[in-house]
Amino acid sequence: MSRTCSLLGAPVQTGASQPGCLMGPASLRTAGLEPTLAELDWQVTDLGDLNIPVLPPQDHANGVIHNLAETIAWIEVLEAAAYDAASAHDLPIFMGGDHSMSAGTVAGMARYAKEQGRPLFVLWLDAHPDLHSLETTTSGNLHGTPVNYFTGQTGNDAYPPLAATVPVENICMMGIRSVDRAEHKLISEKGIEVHDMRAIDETGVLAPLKTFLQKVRAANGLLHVSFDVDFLEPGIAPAVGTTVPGGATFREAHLIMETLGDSGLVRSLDLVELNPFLDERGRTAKLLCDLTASLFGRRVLDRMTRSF
Ligand code: HAR
Ligand code: MN
Ligand code: MN
Repeated sequence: MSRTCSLLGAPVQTGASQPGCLMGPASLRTAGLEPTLAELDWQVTDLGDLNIPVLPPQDHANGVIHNLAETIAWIEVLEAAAYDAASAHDLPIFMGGDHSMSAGTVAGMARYAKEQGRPLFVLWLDAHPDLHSLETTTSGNLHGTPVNYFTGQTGNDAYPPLAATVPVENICMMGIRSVDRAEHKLISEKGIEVHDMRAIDETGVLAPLKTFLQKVRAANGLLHVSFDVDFLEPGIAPAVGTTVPGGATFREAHLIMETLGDSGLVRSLDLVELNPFLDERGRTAKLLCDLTASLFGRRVLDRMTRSF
């Protein structure tokens, strides 16, 4: 019997400094995400796009914050939708939308995992750790805050209360190469597992990924993967507002997705920060579809053994 997948659009752009991410779900659909996964023998249901109402502004002591009311509304709607999608399908894909949406998707997945009596793990593929609280952000762009929020740190009182948090020990970050001072402090203090690009240059992507997957398996955990387009080298993925040079290569990214697919541990996926306004003839959207296909089982040749 084929496994089930759902596509849920989250046209969120209020967390980013530049507009355009609201077109992300449409671009992924245009690039053929649904037929690509159906071809791999997944039963795909497109749940359409979520939305939020027009809202009055909400003030915060940290005056630099942009779009707090909208971000709170997105977190609430996405938390519930992620929980429902996880209940209904084997592997929901949350199509963004900027990365502030993961404050909602991961919160919903954490509630789902808790109800299943299993721990949630998060693989964060990104140039940025997104570890600001509402108090420490200096840009006020709330796509820089989701990990701080869903790990239950202090300083996020204006965000909705969490039904379940993700322990920092359950997070693995890869691709990181732009870290602000407050984020650096938190990474050191909490001992968060961060494989920056220098570490990846030194070890490759496979060794740290296998170690993390073994940890997830040993704990009988559910794995959420959050894929930020800026994880990739900008030359192969131009459609993102926050490019940082020195990102993951085409093969590093595919090897991660293939290995994740082989593991069978992935329970949910975010595809975030795709800004189609900045794309070149759809190449970034197509690359994201192909990377997702690698996670969903597309292979050049079959392997007899699991790769970890
Ligand atoms: N750390 C910076 C800030 O808070 C940049 C955050 C950019 N975040 C994303 N998602 N693009 O990773 O403003
Ligand atoms: Mn991010
Ligand atoms: Mn990023």
